[in-house]
Amino acid sequence: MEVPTSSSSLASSSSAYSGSGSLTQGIGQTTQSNLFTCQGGRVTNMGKIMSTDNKTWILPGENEFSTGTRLFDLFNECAKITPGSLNQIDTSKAPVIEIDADGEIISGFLYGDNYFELYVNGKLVGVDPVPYTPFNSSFVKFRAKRPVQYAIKLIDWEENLGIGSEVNGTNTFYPGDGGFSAKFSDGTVTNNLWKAQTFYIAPLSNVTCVTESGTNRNSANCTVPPTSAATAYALHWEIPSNWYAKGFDYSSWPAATLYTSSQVGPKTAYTNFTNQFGNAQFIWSSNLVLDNVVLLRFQGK
Ligand SMILES: [Ca+2]
Ligand SMILES: [Ca+2]
Ligand SMILES: [Ca+2]
Repeated sequence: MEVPTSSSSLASSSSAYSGSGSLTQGIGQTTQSNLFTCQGGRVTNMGKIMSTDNKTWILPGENEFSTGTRLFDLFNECAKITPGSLNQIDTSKAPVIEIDADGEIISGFLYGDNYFELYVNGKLVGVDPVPYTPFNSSFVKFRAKRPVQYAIKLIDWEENLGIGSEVNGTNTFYPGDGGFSAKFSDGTVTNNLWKAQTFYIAPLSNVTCVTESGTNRNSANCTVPPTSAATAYALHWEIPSNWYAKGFDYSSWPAATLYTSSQVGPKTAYTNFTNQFGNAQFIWSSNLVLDNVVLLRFQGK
């Protein structure tokens, strides 16, 4: 096994890499400033970057935030909705989002670090109303036929576009982490029966630390952080256009990895509603820190 180094050049890093991902180096170009603004929240930008195989990648990831319906707030400081418990919020005001006219009404609680999009039976139900920070949570009601085909896009947003990092205290290149939990009234909870695949891994000091086995994209050996933005690398994979379709075959994807509450560190937006999230577990792909765009699939009962 190759030992990652912190001083690799693009040439050495690129030539030694033989995996299926596309390799990028350094910071991307900002294409949209202030996608979302909220007092106390991090700057939320989008951008793009070109990989060595001449493909263009959206940063931090393709998303429907600008066009998708924003989900009903359970807790959202930006909207000044900060209940201490479920008793302080009228969930009957949440709209029923129609997916299947002949379906039944299903409700759910969702918390993601930092951003998620919920698809059900091949259709977008809605998007997380706060893409980056502060941390928020959502309540959803939709009408859909069972068994529900869940498809959820997760993005661990980033301040330094293209290198999977953000300002944290005196560290301007802190690699932020993710985490997601949800519970639905059809009995579905997030757990390791879900599938989770990563499509963007960063920051990497040397991309050859990422190994692949089947569909598994494993970055467990990537323990050496880059020492500068210019020597920070990333790997990207194209998201299948039909990844959220009812018939999309995700059976070969890796199982979701479980994380403890202390690993994820959920904020008040979650901890005020621990009863509602119940036995739902925190899940992500195999690397909570370096995997920044993760797709989940699951079939309910
Ligand atoms: Ca959010
Ligand atoms: Ca991250
Ligand atoms: Ca994060």
